[in-house]
Amino acid sequence: MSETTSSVPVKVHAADLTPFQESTELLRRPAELRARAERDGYLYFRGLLDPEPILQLRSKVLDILSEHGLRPPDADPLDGKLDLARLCRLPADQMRVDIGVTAELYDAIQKLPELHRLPHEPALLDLYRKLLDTNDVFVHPRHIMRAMTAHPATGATPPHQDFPLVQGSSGTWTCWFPVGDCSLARGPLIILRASHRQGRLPAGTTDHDGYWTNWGAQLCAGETNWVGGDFAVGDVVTFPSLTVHQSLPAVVRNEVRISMDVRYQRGDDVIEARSLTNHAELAWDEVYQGWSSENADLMHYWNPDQLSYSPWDESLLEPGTRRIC
Ligand SMILES: O=C(O)CCC(=O)C(=O)O
Repeated sequence: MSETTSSVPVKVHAADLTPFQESTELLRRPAELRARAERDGYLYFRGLLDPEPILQLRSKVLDILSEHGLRPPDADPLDGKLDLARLCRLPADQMRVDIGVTAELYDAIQKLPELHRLPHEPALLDLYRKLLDTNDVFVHPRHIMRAMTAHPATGATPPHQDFPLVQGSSGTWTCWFPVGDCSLARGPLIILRASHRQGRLPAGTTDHDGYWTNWGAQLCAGETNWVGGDFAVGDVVTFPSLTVHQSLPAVVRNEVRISMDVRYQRGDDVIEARSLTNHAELAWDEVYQGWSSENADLMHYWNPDQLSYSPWDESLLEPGTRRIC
């Protein structure tokens, strides 16, 4: 008789990772690019993005942390050093645990026009035109910027699929990139290779090792094909919304890990209306306040009447039945 077991929390160590496979050369062969995406459930590109605008954004985010007294006074403008004692004194109930800083700080970060410009970089639009095989690529305006810290209320992002969180089309892709170099010791994103092929997994991560949510994907003990590596500024990893991913716990505790995750889909696919709202729950006019006319092209760039919608399903965020492995 074959033995079945329930899903188990699986802790991943940097040493267990298989390195990402580079896909840059496939940008010249889009059919092969799509075939690899279908096979692996992720694509990784070294040096896809120009470091310059990313580092400008990094320095703006670090300035905001400095203005809130969370960095040592002598910190270099681009290093991620934090005043850990000060940070850890921030009240837990003010923290955005998914982001790594307080809600007040996140509001200030979300108001940076540079954050809203990066997802429209020509190199990214070119990638998604090829990957989605269309000129009609829609960039969700709900960009997420993480400033992950060692505050005790926060933790590494648990293994999960984006679909229950983003909903809409399962053909929506997430693009994750660090805003500055991000070595494995700084807790970057890692990917469970080919996990998209299983479809939607029951939610419900057991609380362990600082994992802070119950909407994570239930994994079986044998599902260990994690891929990852050190990221340099400009590197990008992208994956569809059924691919399981998580962040590694950061070993370096006195630095902030700054990254963005942004979503792209075909303009004619369904979208869930929340994807058109701001991730800090600010009204768009609050986000745009004080922006110069140079950034007018980024404001309300989508036409909600030209999109097709699917409804939000709250039950997707509730723990599902125990997965039998
Ligand atoms: O950066 C992280 O820790 C989590 C990112 C993530 O879950 C995503 O990109 O969908």
